[in-house]
Amino acid sequence: MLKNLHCKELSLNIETPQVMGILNVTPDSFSDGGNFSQIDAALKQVDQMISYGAAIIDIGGESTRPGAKDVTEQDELDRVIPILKAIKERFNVVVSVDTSKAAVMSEAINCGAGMINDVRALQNEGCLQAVAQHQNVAICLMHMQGLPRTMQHDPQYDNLIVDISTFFQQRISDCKKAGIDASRLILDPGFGFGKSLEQNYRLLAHMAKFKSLDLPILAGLSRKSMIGKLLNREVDERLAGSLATAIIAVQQGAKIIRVHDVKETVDALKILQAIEKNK
Ligand code: 7PJ
Repeated sequence: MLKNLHCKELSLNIETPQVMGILNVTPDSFSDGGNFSQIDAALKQVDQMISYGAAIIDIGGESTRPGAKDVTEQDELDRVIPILKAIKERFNVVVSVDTSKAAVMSEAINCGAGMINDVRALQNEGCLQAVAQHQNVAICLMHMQGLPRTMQHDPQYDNLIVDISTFFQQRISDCKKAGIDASRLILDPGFGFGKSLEQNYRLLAHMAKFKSLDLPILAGLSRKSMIGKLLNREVDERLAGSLATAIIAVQQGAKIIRVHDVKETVDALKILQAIEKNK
């Protein structure tokens, strides 16, 4: 498998697992997301995440939590683009934009995004074409069953791992047909996206099976309800659970871990790496 991912002008070495830090750009009712205090707060958070060892910063302007409302294209652009530009002006870091809209993808790439992270795996209108035009931008294709509003209503699979693998193979093939080289792709099984509690843990236990697809795997488990439900913990009490899942995901072959708590995750992964080195 390839060891370097091209993310625009930057190259990401995924021989050792890398941490993607989640940047909160949650809008408040008094602003459009592009005002100074919000950008200033975001830049401070980015500065911290980089100093703790994040290799990628993931910005998302659409909430994909179960039951979340749709966001308009303009709202998403207004939330994401000013922050993206401000980060790229100041920091030498890969910025990933979490979006499913072709127009947001194009604008984000033009403004310096090195990665597009799409929970809908480029299935929306115009997305394949939008990213096909920029050969050196990485793309994360995530698996989701259903759509955010309803995806947690009794998800069903014939065979969880096989069904997700089949989805990945179809998307990889569609990307190739659209002129997107496989070397740009990252796969994410989509924890919490149309999976029951038991299915999420089965997925974590068997994630190593996706290694046969020969593409880097990204896992996003941080603070998710699969942790909260199992441990009976509110969202701000899920750090220990999140670290445990991050370690297991990397042991199962994940190369990028998407997290809120960068400092703690980097520490936990260093322990795992020391073990790997001394085996
Ligand atoms: C994921 C994501 C994930 C990728 C979200 C949350 C929900 N992108 N965006 N993988 N989750 N690639 O962070 O709880 O698991 S939003």
